[in-house]
Amino acid sequence: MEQGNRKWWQSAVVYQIYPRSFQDSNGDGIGDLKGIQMRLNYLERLGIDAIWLSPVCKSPQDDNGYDISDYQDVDPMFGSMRDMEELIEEAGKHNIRIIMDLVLNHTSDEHPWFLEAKSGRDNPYHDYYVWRDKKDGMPPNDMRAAFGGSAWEWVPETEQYYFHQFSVRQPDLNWDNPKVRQEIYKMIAWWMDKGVGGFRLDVIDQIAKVPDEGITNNGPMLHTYIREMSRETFQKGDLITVGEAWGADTENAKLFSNPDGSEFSMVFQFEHVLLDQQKGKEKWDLAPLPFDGLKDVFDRWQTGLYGCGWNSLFWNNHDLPRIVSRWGNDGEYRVESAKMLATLLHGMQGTPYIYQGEELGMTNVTFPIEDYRDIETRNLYQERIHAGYEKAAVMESIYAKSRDNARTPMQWDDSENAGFTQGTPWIRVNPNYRDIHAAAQAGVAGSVFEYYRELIKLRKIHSVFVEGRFQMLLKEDENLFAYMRENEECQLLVICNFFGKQVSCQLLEEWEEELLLIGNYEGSVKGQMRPYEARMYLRQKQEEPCGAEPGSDGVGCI
Ligand code: TEU
Ligand code: CA
Repeated sequence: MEQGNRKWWQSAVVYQIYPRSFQDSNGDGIGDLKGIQMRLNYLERLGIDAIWLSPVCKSPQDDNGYDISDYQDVDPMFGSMRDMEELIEEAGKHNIRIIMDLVLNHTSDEHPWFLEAKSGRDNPYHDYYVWRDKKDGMPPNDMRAAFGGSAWEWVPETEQYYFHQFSVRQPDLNWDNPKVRQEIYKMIAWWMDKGVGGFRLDVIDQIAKVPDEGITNNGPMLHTYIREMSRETFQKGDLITVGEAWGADTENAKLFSNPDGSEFSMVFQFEHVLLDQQKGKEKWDLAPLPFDGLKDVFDRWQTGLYGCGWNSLFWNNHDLPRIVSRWGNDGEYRVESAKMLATLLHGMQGTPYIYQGEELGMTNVTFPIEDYRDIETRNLYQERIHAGYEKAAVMESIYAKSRDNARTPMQWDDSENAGFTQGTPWIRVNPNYRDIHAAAQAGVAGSVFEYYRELIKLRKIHSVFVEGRFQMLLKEDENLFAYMRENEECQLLVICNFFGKQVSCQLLEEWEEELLLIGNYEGSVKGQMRPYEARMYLRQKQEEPCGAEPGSDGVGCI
């Protein structure tokens, strides 16, 4: 990749904020826009370039804002439209852009379009949603919704079922209706005029569903609709766009993130995230992480998109458990393993996303069931208890995978409620906040926060982070995750001990004399990698160029 063609978002680092859990400014126990503004200095210090803001639009909050009833207004819980404009402006002064979350697959059942649509079959908005007649007195088929139950809901007024892939209060929009698409494009243009820096597109690979054939993601019209949307909106600005695509593989990701800009900048893919569950089952059906599988996923995505697409890099978001509790060690080696996981990810090619609190090494929680707030978790609990599962087994799944692990309040300091609110938080604070919090880390040498800050800085200094070709090393090693990045000027070695026991490593012999860019231990033990140890070495190349042209080793570029 040549410097000249580089897009701003290729060297950017994005920070995700889940607004209701970030910072409360008015004591009602719910985070808000003013609260985010109060913390811009903290974010600037970390060094991030953009904030992806989970939805703040008007919503009955059945799914914490992923059920929108007005795309062009802010929910009073989070503040006003004026607060939003102010946040965009103030963030801009800190060189931080705001990425809005577009939920376009469905609306809230309180959206005016849906209220109209369900009032009668002749209503002009009826066809904004997906309706089917009953079949022998039953729903048209047995498709299930992501949050439990049938995907079909009966409406007496129309004597029809509407289709919903998520909660019953999130009716699916009908993208086959050109009027729906035009309304959406108008709305996107309106946000672009407000000066946002980009968009994250919720479950975007599910918009072109074909319920009659049981198709949810990757429907036949998907790329046609995305290209149309991109042409009519995103391409008129210099935006970062990232589509959430649970159904992405390296092949369709080359379309989604085509460097010609016809679709998105990149997608979130979830292959790594799906590794620790039983094949063909649900995320609640736990399985140990296959380490070789993790290597395989990253290897395929790093080499597969090189020169012909762009990766997003993430461990965490508001739907996923905390990575340090998941694949690190949140006890004895919490700090070391949090840094190791950060090193592993931030050395790769792509745009890194940091989820709030990840930069502090925040951990999962184990609450009694009454303290969970997430609709998915609550429904799952009911469903499984009803189906005869042991309570202890259900709770074990919830501890490991509940989305609320990510949604406990941000831990700012060791005062009551972690400095998140003066009131009663909408969800319990993680009890470990007296030890793990920002005040003890920002500006404190050796902290997880300062380590993330350093990683972000390195990405800005050395072009090899953005440009370098990826090569997996020690593929068969059962403890070490190692790879090299290489461009014309230099080689970057990333080596991580993924587990809690010390191991020897021959590869170090040829690198130990090189420049150590960053590491998570003081000093080093010759030829050894200590528990969860991570290191990055840089080697300046004498001769240039390196000879190989992008794609010349048969890495499939189209
Ligand atoms: O998530 C999409 C999605 O498929 C998730 O529901 C996922 O399956 C689940 O969280 C993992 O168990 C997006 C949003 O990120 C999520 O917060 C929303 O609830 C969902 O869409 C509906 O809008
Ligand atoms: Ca508030």
